[in-house]
Amino acid sequence: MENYIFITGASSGIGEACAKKFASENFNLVLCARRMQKLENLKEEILKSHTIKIILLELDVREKNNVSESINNLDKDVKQNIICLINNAGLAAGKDSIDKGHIEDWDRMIDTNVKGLLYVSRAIIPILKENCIGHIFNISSIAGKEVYKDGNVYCATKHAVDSLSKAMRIDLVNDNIKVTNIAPGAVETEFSIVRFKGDEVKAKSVYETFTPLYAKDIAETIYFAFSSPKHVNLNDITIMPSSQASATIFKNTSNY
Ligand code: NDP
Ligand code: 8X3
Repeated sequence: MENYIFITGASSGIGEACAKKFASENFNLVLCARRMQKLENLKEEILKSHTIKIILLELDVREKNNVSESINNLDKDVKQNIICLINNAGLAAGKDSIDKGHIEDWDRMIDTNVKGLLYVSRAIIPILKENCIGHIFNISSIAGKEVYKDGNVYCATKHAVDSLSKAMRIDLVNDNIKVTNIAPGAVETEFSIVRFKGDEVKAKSVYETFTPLYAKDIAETIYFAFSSPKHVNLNDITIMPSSQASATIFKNTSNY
């Protein structure tokens, strides 16, 4: 198979799990992130058991010129075979009330989760249109459906992703391009380590009182939606751990 799946934030968590899942289904991959060593290790691991092509892009999705140049500079053979974009790169930085929030955290979240997703989409969508086929997955969050205490700006960025998924679906309905919004609850990845700025004890405590989702659960869900028949699109998937009822309500506890 010559088809390529383009995944942002593939160096960890959900993006990495998607890379492994699509590799196991024999798709070629374009994997992007800032940490190249992690991408190199992932590539080496995947190629031990799958005969596919993997292209690595060192990409900070916030750098708009670099995003468009790196994507435009991909080989023609690659570009004309990209059929799926997984807009996954993203993060939460800090968890503070709005009056005590750090403006640099806000900039980082807005620049990555919203503007970065837009820069990548702006460069990839014309390629999908040219290829007359495509499926875009935007990784939003339960934080894009609800707002919780001290989640303010992160929740706002994920609400923006939710809106952009709806907007893309309208704009691309005539182009044979499906758009699926993915809204997970708590998934144990590097997410909380990043949110709490390297405090691994605090990050681990987030998942101590319940069984969270794992990145593989999200990858399996994305692949399920991707493999729907041509006439079917899963517009919006909210996926939660069985023991999580809302952004803040968990089995046997009311908060985290
Ligand atoms: P991880 O921290 O494990 O992975 C985040 C990925 O995003 C990494 O590969 C990181 O790569 C990449 N990334 C972050 N900033 C940038 C940037 N500026 N440019 C390029 N890549 C970047 O977390 P998850 O796998 O959990 O997160 C993936 C997505 O899922 C995020 O959008 C997150 O908001 C969302 N999500 C997560 C949930 C959870 O509970 N874990 C729940 C709901 C949604 P690198 O640092 O190498 O650049
Ligand atoms: C990550 C899940 O609930 O921490 O998007 O916002 S949550």
